Amino acid sequence: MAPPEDQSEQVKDESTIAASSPSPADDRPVSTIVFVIAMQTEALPLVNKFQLVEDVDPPFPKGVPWVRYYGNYKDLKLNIVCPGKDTVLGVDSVGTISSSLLTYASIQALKPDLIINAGTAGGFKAKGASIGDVFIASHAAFHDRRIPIPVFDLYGVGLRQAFPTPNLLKELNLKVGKLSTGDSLDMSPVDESSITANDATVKDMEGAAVAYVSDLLKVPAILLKAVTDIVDGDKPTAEEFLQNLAAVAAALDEAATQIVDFISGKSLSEL
Ligand code: FMC
Repeated sequence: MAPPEDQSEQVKDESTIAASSPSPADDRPVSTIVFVIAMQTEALPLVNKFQLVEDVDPPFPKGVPWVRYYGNYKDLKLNIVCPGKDTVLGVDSVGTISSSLLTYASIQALKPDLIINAGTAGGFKAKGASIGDVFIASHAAFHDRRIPIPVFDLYGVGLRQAFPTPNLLKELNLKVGKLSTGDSLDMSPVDESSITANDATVKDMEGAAVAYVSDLLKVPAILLKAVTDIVDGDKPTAEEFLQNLAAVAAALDEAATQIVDFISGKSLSEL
């Protein structure tokens, strides 16, 4: 269960795990970026835009469905990694387990300066989200890891601060909000109260997992989320998600391109 609301704000503030602190590497220009993207529909427009090619011998264990696209864009080494199609069911391997494994393996193999988890999300209109909005998450936490034992409750919530990018936010017209992550597309009433406790504007199935691995391995992460469906609206989520996926993927790709253009030539501390 999420901690009671009144305490949780206070406790969470104290327990937020901050984004990686500055290091000497922060002063040299960003060189290698890994985009972690859960769905092929989200990734392919960006693969084409940056003219990336598929790695036929990716640095992943043999037999996994994970895909890596790579290439140079401006002065950057760009990678897009996707968890690929479930080997039995043939659908995109969305969710926290595959995205954290993929993020771990990609950091180990590609040693990026920066991770960008780009994907779609549900948005809360009560918190100012509309279809097609693109958000940069300031924080990410889980809403379906309920462990009602002191301190384990906070471990379950797993609040992480994303890498702060004040200059990028000033320059680009993106919204900022907190992200809540869980392994379901729908929202049960129990999840809803945890999402409210997380103060989330957007809800997805990967962000907090990617943030966990990025924090573990001390590689900064930006979480970029485009709204495909309104969670507190009246349309069924799955229907609205599928209806808007292609158009919103285009908005996501546009924002991702602007971000990459902004990053080019800059160091982490300038973002
Ligand atoms: N709730 C949770 N996830 C999503 C969502 C919603 N309302 N809309 N879009 C998503 C994202 C998830 O992160 C998955 O990658 C995919 O789209 C849905 O399976």
